[in-house]
Amino acid sequence: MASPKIPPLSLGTPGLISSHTTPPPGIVHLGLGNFHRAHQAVYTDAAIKADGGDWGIIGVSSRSSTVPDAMHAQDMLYTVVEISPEGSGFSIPRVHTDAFVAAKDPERVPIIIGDPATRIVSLTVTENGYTYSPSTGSLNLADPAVQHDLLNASAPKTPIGQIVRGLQQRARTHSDPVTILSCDNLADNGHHTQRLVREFASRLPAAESTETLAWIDAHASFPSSMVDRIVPATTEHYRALVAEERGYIDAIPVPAEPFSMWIMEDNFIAGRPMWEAGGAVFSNDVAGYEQLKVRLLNGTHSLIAYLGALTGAATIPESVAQARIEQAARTVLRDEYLPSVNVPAGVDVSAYEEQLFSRWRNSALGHRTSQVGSDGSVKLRQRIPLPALKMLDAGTMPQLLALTTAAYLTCLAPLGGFEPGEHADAMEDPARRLLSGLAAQSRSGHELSESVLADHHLLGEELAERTDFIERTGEFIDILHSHGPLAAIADASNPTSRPHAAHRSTP
Ligand code: CS2
Repeated sequence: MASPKIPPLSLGTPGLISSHTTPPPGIVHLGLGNFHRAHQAVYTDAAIKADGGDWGIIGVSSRSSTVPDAMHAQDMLYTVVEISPEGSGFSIPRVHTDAFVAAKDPERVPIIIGDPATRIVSLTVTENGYTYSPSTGSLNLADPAVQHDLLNASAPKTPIGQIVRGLQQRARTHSDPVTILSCDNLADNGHHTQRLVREFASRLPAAESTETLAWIDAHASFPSSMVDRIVPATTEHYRALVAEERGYIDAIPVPAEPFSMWIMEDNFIAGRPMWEAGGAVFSNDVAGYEQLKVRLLNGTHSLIAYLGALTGAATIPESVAQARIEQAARTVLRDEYLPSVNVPAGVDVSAYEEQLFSRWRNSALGHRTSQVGSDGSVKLRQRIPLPALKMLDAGTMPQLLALTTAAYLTCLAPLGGFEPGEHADAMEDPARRLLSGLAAQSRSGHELSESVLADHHLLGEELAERTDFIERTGEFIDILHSHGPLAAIADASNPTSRPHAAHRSTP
């Protein structure tokens, strides 16, 4: 007998009880990916439940129509599936009033940012979405999309261009203030965003530029925030789980770990939702929390992802279950990342470390090494240079930061026919083509490391000068190619007994 047809998620779904209806929009959110939908949307839902307010969210997806289309078909609803080995929990945030695709409707973005009802513009566009140059940290003026946005006022393509064009629209029409809230894993993300926005404005024609900069300085605030929740990609498994456990079809459920954290500066020039109701913390030490998170969590995550992928591990839990990788992760966290972090008062670092390892071991979540390993060219720039320079300045080689860099290059730009495996192959990166080209011209790890770090400044200008770090990264690339990741970890902990990796030559 055919099973009864399962209905799609909608406002009419039986059992869907909510204490509120979605309020009118006060937030425009750029980047309608899984992270936003399992993080900010959940806090906003709690804030509206507790305190009301016109804080509905208009979600803007940059290119993909999958989420906006599905949300429209599901009365703007979707399920957050909280996953742990102990079981699953389900919730349905009710905060989005609309969703659309910027690439299909580019004129609409500055218009809604310019709408007086909009009081917060938030962003989860990934490190890659900020169109900055990893080598200088400044706006990437060589990027054709940035060039387009500087010339085209009405249909910008980049988040920074969309924000500035929207702010200009406000300046022209009503001048109400607005907060720009970065929720991406960038150190000092508020100031970083403000700097890029001001740089864009300063590149406009002279009179326009002066006016726009003055308006931004008087009417916009840029709080920093630290966001944290592990949110893997949606797979069929989660769709089936929702259908089975909840009895409806959701095309876009978001899996997430139970842990969630959001720390922000309370600098909202035009008001904000009562996000404390969802557990958000307002603090004057966001910088400390950001360093803690971007280095201890994200930095160590990169090591686990690249070394794990090279051992054939599909997921973070599979990778960190290998004793040598766990040991390398603990060492990089404690000895190489932690010394550069101004630990916020009251944080117990050992408890934080233990909590990280238990989150990474959440095998039910299936967080893929290829997902964490993607976009390394922009992520590693946020994670590695400062801690590495601090150690180098103190006369110590950051062995595991060099190994993370080498493992990244081995995954993305293998030398001479070396096969890094399917998980490395699945990593996406805007620099993949550039790096493969450099690998094709390199005859050894050293040559690759030098061309990537010294000539192309992949980890910034300061590290480009550190020949000792570049040399060590090159040695690790050779060891990874000839002896594998476990030998490379052993070598990092005991550099004097290094196996002499033959310098490779291209066939
Ligand atoms: C990860 C992050 O993909 C990555 O680089 O380190 O997405 C990480 O899972 C989140 O920042 C956790 O909050």
